[in-house]
Amino acid sequence: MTDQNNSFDAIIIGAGFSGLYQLHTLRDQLKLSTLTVESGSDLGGTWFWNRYPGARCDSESHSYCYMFSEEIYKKWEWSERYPGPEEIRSYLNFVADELNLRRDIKFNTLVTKARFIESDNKWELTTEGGETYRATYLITGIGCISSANIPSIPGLQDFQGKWYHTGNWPHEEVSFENKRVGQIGTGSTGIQAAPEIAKTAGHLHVFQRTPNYSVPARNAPLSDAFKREFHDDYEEIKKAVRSTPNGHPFRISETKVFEHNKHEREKVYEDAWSKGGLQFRATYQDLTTSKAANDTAANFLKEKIKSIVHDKTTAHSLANIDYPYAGKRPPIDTNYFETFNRDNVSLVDLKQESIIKITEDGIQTSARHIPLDIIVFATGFDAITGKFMEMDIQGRNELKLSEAWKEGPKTYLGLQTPGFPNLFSITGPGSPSVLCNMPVPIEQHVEWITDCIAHMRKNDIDTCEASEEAADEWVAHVNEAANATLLVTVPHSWYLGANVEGKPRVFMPYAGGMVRYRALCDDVVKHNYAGFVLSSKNDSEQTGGNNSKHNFDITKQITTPGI
Ligand code: NA7
Repeated sequence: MTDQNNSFDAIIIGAGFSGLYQLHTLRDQLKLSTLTVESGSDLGGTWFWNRYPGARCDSESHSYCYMFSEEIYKKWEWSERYPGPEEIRSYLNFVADELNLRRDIKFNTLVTKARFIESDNKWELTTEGGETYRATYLITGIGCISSANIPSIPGLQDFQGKWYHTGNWPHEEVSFENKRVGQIGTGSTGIQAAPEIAKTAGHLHVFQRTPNYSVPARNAPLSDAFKREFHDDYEEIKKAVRSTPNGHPFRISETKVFEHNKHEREKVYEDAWSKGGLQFRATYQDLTTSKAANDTAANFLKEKIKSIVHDKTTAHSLANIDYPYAGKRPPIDTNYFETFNRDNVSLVDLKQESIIKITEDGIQTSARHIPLDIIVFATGFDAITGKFMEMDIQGRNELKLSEAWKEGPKTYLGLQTPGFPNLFSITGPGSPSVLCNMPVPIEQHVEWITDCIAHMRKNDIDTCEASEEAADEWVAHVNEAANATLLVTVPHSWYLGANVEGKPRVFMPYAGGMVRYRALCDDVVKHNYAGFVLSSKNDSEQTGGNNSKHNFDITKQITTPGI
């Protein structure tokens, strides 16, 4: 709903999975005047920007979608086991049409500043184009992996060829035909991109700083029978994704690795390898918590690499992995390791030679000059907090978010930061977010925020703000949850912010599991929004009961991490 004074009850930043659903709930359920602003020229969020060759979601399509409406779920038909960006954008467009969302989305609108005006109890947003907007509630749906990380390698400005970052891929086709291509990065993205680029490139050089495990995705068209089945099983699938720690529709085995003998384990791993996908991580209960248990899976996967890749030196470089499987986000692939058997593909092992600089016509390593026409940066993102930091967000007393998060993000439940009243974030730092199948935490957050705003309006509450004490307690718990896993043992992981120079090293997502997280959020509500300060301007007293202290235990032992 547009307003002549650019003033709204609620403004949402971002028109991806989060922003679209949040617009629906606030506008259509709470009947608030609501605007969504989006920097892209169309909706899709992550899937608007990530159009690189081979891009594909690693959650399975029948669970990578909204579950809030049975009707919408059943009206849409996915075509493949894992959806690509185009199909996901078509799906989101279909949802937007069903709910008539477009009319309240302003595209090409980049928010550069958001300031809380205490006297008016409003957020004021300024855009790159100089427009201003005001709203009582500000909700960010800005994605976790949306701020491209382009490493500061000297000489990029001198490069005469073309270069691209995978997270900001051009909309027009990029031709690699007969080109000499250098791809930097072998995370989930690089592992997807390399096999596709190699199909047409004259030569592809894959620059690998850290080798990675990967399990075949085994993507395939969905059969008609499967499509019928998942429509018929809507209730069960919904229940399944909401009852697993990671939001995926498969169960994590309750068996521990050493309850099986070597022979039994090999069979479990072989079966999971044949089935493909992230389910490999679910083969045993203790894969992400016990190093000895993890070693068995890690060794299995390293042997697979060596059995696929013909050239011994290349195979050794690819399998020379010194951290636990799934300690970093585990990629799934289509013919990644097989790609190194092609004559037009070579691996540049940056453990053997390092990148010195980019030159006019290639990359200079410590050992040689590699001539290139195109450089592809598959170098990841300033994840989870990067997009927040790109905006100048100021809360009470002109407190900048960049200042409040100087030592690392400090949130309560990932939903709010002390000093920033009525600013809610969907899948913010300190929430399960990237450790889950994303639509599951997104729906939970959107619904929680909607209920919270409904509660505020019903009870004449003007501001909702996380208390310092609750945020401190939550940050400690996020660390505790991470420390119960092997994820904290990987020093170069983006979960820790370690991929971005100068970024504080803090484990950002909540590893305690989505089920547990959902229960905690529900408990907070039951305890009258414990940990949040709810206040009304007509009443200087806090109106929330027991605001800063919980009387439930958030720290009881975590047995199954949320990954
Ligand atoms: P990732 O997982 O952060 O991977 C980035 C890759 O780029 C990784 O291999 C990095 O090596 C490499 N990198 C980054 N900077 C450099 C420099 N300066 N030199 C050489 N190599 C570098 O990002 P992705 O886009 O693959 O995946 C992000 C998420 O998107 C993914 O987890 C899914 O959730 C979807 P490093 O490992 O840091 O040594």
